[in-house]
Amino acid sequence: MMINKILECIKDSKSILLLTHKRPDGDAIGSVCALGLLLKALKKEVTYVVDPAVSKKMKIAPEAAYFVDETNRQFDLIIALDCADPNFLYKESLLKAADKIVVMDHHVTNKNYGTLNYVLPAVAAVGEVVMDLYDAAGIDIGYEAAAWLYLSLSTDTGNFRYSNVTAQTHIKAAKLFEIRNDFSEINQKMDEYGMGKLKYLARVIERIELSFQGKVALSYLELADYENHVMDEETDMQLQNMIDVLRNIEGVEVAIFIKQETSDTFKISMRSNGKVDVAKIAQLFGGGGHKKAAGGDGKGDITTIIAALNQALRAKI
Ligand SMILES: [Mn+2]
Repeated sequence: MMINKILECIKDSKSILLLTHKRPDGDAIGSVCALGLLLKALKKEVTYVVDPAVSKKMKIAPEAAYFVDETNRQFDLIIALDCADPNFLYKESLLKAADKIVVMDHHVTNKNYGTLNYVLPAVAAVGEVVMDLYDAAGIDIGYEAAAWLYLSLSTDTGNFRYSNVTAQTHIKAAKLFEIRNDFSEINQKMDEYGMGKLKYLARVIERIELSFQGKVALSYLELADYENHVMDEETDMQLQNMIDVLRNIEGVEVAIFIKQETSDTFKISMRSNGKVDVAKIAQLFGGGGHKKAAGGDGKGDITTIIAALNQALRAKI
């Protein structure tokens, strides 16, 4: 089985580098740290190279103190988690830092850029795969690892509400609850936001345009809307999940949120209730994703981009 091959690969290595995608989310950080703790239990030397853009509130436990943003050395093994495409990796260039690369992921679009690729699209979070690895290694999940794994599972499942949740997800979550039961504190921390985010939210709500008989909700933010008039990491962080307010409008089948990134480039995020395949629309804008969640890039100005989106939608709705 693949999981045993990965375990062998780990056992044959002494120094291991863990990588994940840029602007890491809870699944990325949670699965990286939980795996790091497993590797340390196996007496491995672990290095985490993680995007410093990781949100502060996601650093829920001590392991996050070991994150570095660069390394110059070679490793026996690299394990890349939750990252479908080497282009999305934080420090893609580090893939040269070892001959062996294990890719552990759950994105159907994974490019299989490892020497071993363990990609399970039916699994809700990479944390679930890490839990299987704990099992295979016969190592008990520790108190801290349980918190990281909960962060992973809860993030990618929208707190166990999305359609990717399976019985296995709940069984695994139950195992975590047997180790500790203070996860509501993690949830509360993750739900918090500052006033800056609320101001952006107010602007996004004010600009909602409903079209196609209320089936499409669209809103956007431009550089002039941002506090510093540039898209910086702080602003980008505050705009995460902004699209949810559009998606949840009654009757809406497709939600679109556009954010300006530079003077003539825009990021387009799309969500669908499943009737329209937004990955297909995203492909027209140089992007991709899943049927229900996808994204692409826009060039020019907001009016032109909205017109192009409307044209693409006309064929689908
Ligand atoms: Mn994930």
